[in-house]
Amino acid sequence: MARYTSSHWGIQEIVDGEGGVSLKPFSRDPHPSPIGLGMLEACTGPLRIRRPAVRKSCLDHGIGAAPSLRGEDDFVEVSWEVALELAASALKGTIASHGNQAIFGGSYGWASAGRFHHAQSQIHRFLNCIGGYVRHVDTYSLGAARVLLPHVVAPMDELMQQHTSWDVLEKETQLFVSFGGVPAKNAQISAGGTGEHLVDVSLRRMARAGVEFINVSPVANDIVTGGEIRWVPIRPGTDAAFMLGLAHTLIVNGWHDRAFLAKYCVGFDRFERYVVGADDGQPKDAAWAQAITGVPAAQITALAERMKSRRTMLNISWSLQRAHHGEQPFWMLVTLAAMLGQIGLPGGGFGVGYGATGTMGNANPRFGGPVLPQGDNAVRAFIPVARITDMLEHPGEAFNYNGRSHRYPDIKLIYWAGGNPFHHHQDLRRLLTAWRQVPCVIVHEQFWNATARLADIVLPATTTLERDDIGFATLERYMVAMKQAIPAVGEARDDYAIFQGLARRLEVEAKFTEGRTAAQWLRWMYDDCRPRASAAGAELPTFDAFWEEGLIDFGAHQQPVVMLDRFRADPVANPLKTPSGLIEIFSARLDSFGYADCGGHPRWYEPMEWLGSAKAQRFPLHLLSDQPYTKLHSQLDHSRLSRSNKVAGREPVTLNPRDARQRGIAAGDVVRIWNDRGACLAGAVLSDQIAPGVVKLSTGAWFDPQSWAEPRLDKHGNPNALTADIGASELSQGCAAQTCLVQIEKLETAPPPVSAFTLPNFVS
Ligand SMILES: Nc1nc2c(c(=O)[nH]1)N[C@H]1C(S)=C(S)[C@@H](COP(=O)(O)OP(=O)(O)OC[C@H]3O[C@@H](n4cnc5c(=O)[nH]c(N)nc54)[C@H](O)[C@@H]3O)O[C@H]1N2
Ligand SMILES: Nc1nc2c(c(=O)[nH]1)N[C@H]1C(S)=C(S)[C@@H](COP(=O)(O)OP(=O)(O)OC[C@H]3O[C@@H](n4cnc5c(=O)[nH]c(N)nc54)[C@H](O)[C@@H]3O)O[C@H]1N2
Ligand SMILES: [Mo]
Repeated sequence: MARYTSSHWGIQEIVDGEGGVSLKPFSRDPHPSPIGLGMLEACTGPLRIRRPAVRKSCLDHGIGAAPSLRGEDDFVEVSWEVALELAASALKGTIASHGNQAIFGGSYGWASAGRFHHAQSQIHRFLNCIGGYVRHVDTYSLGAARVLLPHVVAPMDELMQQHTSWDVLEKETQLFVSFGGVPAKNAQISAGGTGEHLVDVSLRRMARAGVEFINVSPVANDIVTGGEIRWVPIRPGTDAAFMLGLAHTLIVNGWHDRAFLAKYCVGFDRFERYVVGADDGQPKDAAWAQAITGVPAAQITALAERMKSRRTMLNISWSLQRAHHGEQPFWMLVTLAAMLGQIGLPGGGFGVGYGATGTMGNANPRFGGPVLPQGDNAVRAFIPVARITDMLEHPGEAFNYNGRSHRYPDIKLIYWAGGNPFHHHQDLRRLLTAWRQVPCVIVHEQFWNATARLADIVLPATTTLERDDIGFATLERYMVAMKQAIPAVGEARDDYAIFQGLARRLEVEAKFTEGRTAAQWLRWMYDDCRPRASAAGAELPTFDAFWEEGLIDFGAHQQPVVMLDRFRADPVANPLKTPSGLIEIFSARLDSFGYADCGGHPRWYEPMEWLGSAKAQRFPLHLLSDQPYTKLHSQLDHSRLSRSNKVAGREPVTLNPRDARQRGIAAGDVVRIWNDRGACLAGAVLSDQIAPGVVKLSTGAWFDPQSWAEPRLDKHGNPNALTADIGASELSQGCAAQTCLVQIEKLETAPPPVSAFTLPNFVS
């Protein structure tokens, strides 16, 4: 009987051979990802955290000593007993002196697949047991969209689960227009696990069926179909203006579907006044859009005509809302689709992220899988996830979010398990400065990355391969009995066991465990999920049968899905969850919030920096930091696959040959990328698949400042050495990483060696 494990990037088969255990790709996956095959080597490699460790100053002088030395201080390896006692007393002391609202347990991150050993669930459950913590809301992935879309059409999760399925697109769509491609590299991943990688094969089937593809993007090859794709290079951050040019063309030619707008939408008239320039005298016509986007007006008008005369699916990448005013292109996409009148028809309408993960377009049964209950949080304070530095810098200050004003709490202890803020957050230099003022930082990690190095107490966590779990993601085809493949490495413990040890010391053990071992929880969670699955038409076998079998196969695509078809069939019986029950092209609620950067209808707002701004004189290149194809963010950056993709040991930065030539840069050169916020080194790759004026440096290189004390230069190529840490708007406060101008030069001196993959200094 095959044994399986699972990761966000796919299922792997565990093979017991003579030389020990190895992993191989899942034989039933049509297009398995290579990422997971590096897991085993990475998790037994030299960067693994093998024993609990404490920052030396804290061991010598107590928690709270010299937080400004984080990053430079030595570490001392200690016993679990010592580490847990220290962590427990830090938690107790913080609660006694400042209350639970001084603990930040926001702890954002992907961690590992598996429904029980899910670090977020574990840390939240534990912190709720001890009286609560400051949490985060929303995600880096979808900060702006998650807040905007419920006002306008539907909650993001609802939309994600009802994307028109690939089989319908193949049969019915004539024209597929995407803003930001459909990157199959991103669809390697789904939160919770990807059983079948279908995006690449589905796009190819669509192309063979004769679907016409147009990609509006600064990058040509972020969609591959095996056939012809028309590339419309656009200046980053200007898609809302492009779509307004399309809307204007539809309006002045009478090509918009007035009947659809009247029956299914509210507020088109207010938007129309803006588009034609009734109040500001500026029609948002194709010529106006050309000046902003760099796309010739004739192309914009021709595209509008093509779209109205074909069954057209509009798609948008999540990256477009990870930007200053990132709400606007999403709102415009829905508005355009409404104007075309094809929402709810097979193959028409819109998609918000085909390709962003493997999920969108799948048609498997949808039900909530097994979950570990997290309990109730007694602390009310929260932050929008990407406002962490603002919180640390400005305790007590007010901030706006989604129509209300809140205050930043005063944090004295940060507890992180299952994320890497020192890869994922913008403007890392600012985060580092603020982080070094917090009295206590406790981190559970598997590897000695920057976040572990910047902690006071480092508790070594097991990896997926070292524990049993249940793998499941909504809309995926398989539920997986994830089997432990190898014994725990070094002294690593499961997050659950670490929290149990702390819960004992804080006298809440029974509450935290409810008397169950990890194995008993798996069984409990599985049984708890069976009625939900059954209600969705999926009958789960007994736990023992599931565990024995290793997999549950919910079957291939059966039910064609058409997004919002029920709403179209009867908008009165099936209203949307918006205030009007209809699509809100003008939202009275958003208008009432009175924000200067997100008003009552979609519009073009100039980003704080972009290729059309004065700042482009000094920093003439727009930096895109997209998702890396050789890893999941920073996870497995130290694996062979990721390292084989580096250029001169640095993360590759892709430039157009024209921009490279102007700077005397050749392929393989180490370059310095900089702006007013910071600088990093990277390895040059030249490609005509990226528009001139745009450069691309994927996320995930382990942050590696030349000096921790003065982190002006990251040697390894983490784009967050350069990005701006501002909210997308006052509405969402979402991450705006894509709004970033830089300059690049060839490094003329010998580059300093990369030290991201070395260990911190240990003393006894
Ligand atoms: N510039 C820029 N920045 C970005 C983005 C961008 O587009 N541009 N994208 C953003 C987005 S969308 C996201 S989602 C974030 C992602 O940011 P993160 O989710 O923070 O990134 P990961 O590298 O996946 O971090 C997961 C960490 O958890 C650890 N880990 C894995 N499994 C376990 C476990 O079982 N227990 C414990 N304790 N630890 C575990 C891993 O070793 C790793 O360090 O980055 C954001 N940052
Ligand atoms: N292999 C791999 N896959 C991943 C991840 C990973 O780390 N590794 N991360 C996962 C996560 S956490 C998330 S949230 C999703 C993110 O999914 P996305 O946010 O959709 O992914 P990105 O790769 O950042 O961007 C997709 C494309 O958008 C284009 N783009 C960027 N800016 C603009 C713009 O202004 N206009 C237009 N028209 N196009 C633009 C870029 O060319 C890029 O190729 O990916 C997931 N998939
Ligand atoms: Mo994400």
